[in-house]
Amino acid sequence: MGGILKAPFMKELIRTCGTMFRLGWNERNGGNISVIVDGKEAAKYLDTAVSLRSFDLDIDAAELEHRIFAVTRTGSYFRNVKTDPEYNLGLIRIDRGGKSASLLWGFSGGGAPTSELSSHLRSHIVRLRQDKNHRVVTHCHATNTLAMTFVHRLDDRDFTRTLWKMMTECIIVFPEGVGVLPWMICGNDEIGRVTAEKMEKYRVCIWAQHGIFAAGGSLDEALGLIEAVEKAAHIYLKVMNSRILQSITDVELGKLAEAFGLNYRRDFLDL
Ligand code: 2HA
Ligand code: ZN
Repeated sequence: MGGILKAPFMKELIRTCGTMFRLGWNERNGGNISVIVDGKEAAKYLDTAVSLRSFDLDIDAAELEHRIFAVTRTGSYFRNVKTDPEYNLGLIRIDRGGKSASLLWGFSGGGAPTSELSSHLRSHIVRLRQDKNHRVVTHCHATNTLAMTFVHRLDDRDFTRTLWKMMTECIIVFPEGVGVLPWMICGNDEIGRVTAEKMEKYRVCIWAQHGIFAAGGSLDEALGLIEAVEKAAHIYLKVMNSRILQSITDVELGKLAEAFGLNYRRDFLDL
């Protein structure tokens, strides 16, 4: 065993936290990440039979029993993950039929997993049902996406159409569209429940005046989704008060989707 910080999955998580901080998406203690870690891979770096302590879960996570997650700590600053990963990150395993999580490593000095753990675990459950390669849920406060929720109708179809029309790549990156939720209190199971409902259909769920939840098979994929949404939102904010001379039409988006063989939300276009 060679120390968990030598594990490629930990190095990638630490690097990603730094990237997200530098992009301005994770100010202060904003945002959180959870990554499903392969049990055999984790066992190469630490004794996974040893539980340091455990946390009760406020949801039924039976479908995730025995799964190991690398997660950010509640209150942790993404900016500080690299300098003190053992304080800011933890490795947990879902135990007791999904009623609790055992801490295998991290959260030094007595911390707990992210305040959005319910939203993460519920989202993992529904995404794994949709996609056996699903691994990552990440939440951040991407600036332009958040700003767009002040000035755009909060409707999945409307919001998706606008994003798709801002940049050619968007329909290719998220052909299923994005889900949008109205402003809600965060950090509880209610927001976890409605986020997971959106995650049945989408890999991106936008929380109005708060941020984004994104899921993927890897950190790169989840981050790439946020990058594309955030870029499109940025363009929208730049052009929304200008006299638009041309943009991508619904028919053109339909042709693009056919050209790339996309399984996309046809009902989101007026064809
Ligand atoms: O503190 O971003 O949603 C982490 C958050 C809560
Ligand atoms: Zn947040």
